[in-house]
Amino acid sequence: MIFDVLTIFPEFFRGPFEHGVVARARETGLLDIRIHDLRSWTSDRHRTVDDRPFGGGEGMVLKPEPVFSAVESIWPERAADRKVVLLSPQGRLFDQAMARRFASLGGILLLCGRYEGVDERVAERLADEEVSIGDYVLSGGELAAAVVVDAVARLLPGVLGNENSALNESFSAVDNGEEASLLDWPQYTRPAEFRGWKVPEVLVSGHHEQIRRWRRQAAFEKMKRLRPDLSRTGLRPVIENEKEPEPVPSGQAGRNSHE
Ligand code: 6GU
Repeated sequence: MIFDVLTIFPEFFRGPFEHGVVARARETGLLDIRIHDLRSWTSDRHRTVDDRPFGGGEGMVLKPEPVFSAVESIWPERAADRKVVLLSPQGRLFDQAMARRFASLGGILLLCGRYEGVDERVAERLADEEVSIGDYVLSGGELAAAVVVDAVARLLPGVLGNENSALNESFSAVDNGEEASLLDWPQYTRPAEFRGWKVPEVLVSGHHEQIRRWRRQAAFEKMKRLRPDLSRTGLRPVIENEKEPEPVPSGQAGRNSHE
């Protein structure tokens, strides 16, 4: 899959895409990330990308010309399996289902907006979708683009290793998908006692059926406490149902769909 990112801060992406899962996937050719500097598509001496808003008001607005020129030169044709995505706080909320949908595409072109705004003709006439990563305001779309790339990349076949891609498919099939990972149970590792705080007894007991029950219950309780919104959707924690991990703590507890 190809990720194109259009930004006025190309340097920003040196960090996020050069570490961990995304970096390895790039090295092995499972995905390609191309960072494009919006200023390359300006023609004036000052390489101007923004201007004052019509109607008055604070801040500056990204001009349409460089953005249209950039997209039309990066993608001279618009294939059906490619989407132009404008990142802005007004967009549709990014979630795991959207990440899965993007992961099924051949490519996405992420347009990083600035918080003051992007000329609305970009949203209306150029972007296929307008996406936000949450209900808060960032100073630009760059962090959001990095979030989207990471969330989508780890769903691509082979990126997390073969076993996970298969697991992801089967979860998708039962429509509890990756959302199940949001509802993971509380995890502990050694030491069994730290500063006087003990790991729940059942986890060190070796009773696999009791461990399963404890995990389901603990996942539910934590969801109700921290995510009452998810609780109301009927989303259910997925507790591993086949093979139990080695007696905890071994550092190798078998979780679903994790690196
Ligand atoms: Cl995509 N952009 C900005 N500027 N702020 C955001 C966002 C995006 N998503 C949440 N807040």
